[in-house]
Amino acid sequence: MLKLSKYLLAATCLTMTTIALAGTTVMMNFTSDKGSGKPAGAVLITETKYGLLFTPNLHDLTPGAHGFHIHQKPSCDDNGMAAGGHFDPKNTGKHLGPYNDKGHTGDLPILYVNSDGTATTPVLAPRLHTIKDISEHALMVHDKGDNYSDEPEKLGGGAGRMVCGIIK
Ligand SMILES: [Cu+2]
Ligand SMILES: [Zn+2]
Repeated sequence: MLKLSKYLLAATCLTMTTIALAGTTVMMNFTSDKGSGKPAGAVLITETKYGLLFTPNLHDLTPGAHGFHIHQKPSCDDNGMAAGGHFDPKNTGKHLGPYNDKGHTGDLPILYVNSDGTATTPVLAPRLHTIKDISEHALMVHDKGDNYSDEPEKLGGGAGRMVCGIIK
């Protein structure tokens, strides 16, 4: 299934541009206290020359800005808490957002949700380049926004973990 979607993406790109962009689709679900909750759609991740591009196709979210991160562990259990902290292979211990090399590698740009609860606007993570670097981790959408800082609240103030998927 996963291999198939990767193949289809590559084939689609080939027919469109003759350049095969590596990509993967992450299936996203609402978090739950018992395994994963109801489906929320998917996020397509593609490798571009500008960095990794995250293209959401999500629904039923709350409108507005949401914290969007890669978390350490490939699990969404326990209301998303099983995913652990933000992906931080350089052990920086700092939440500084997507444009600062001194913080978590997994800090992505804010995800914007439309007034109808859908999210379709792509966001670019310029410090990330290959899907291999982020595979076997969790992709998380938080209840609240993200100010790309540990002040005044830790981890940008995103609070609860709303929607989650495993990057394969
Ligand atoms: Cu997060
Ligand atoms: Zn962070």
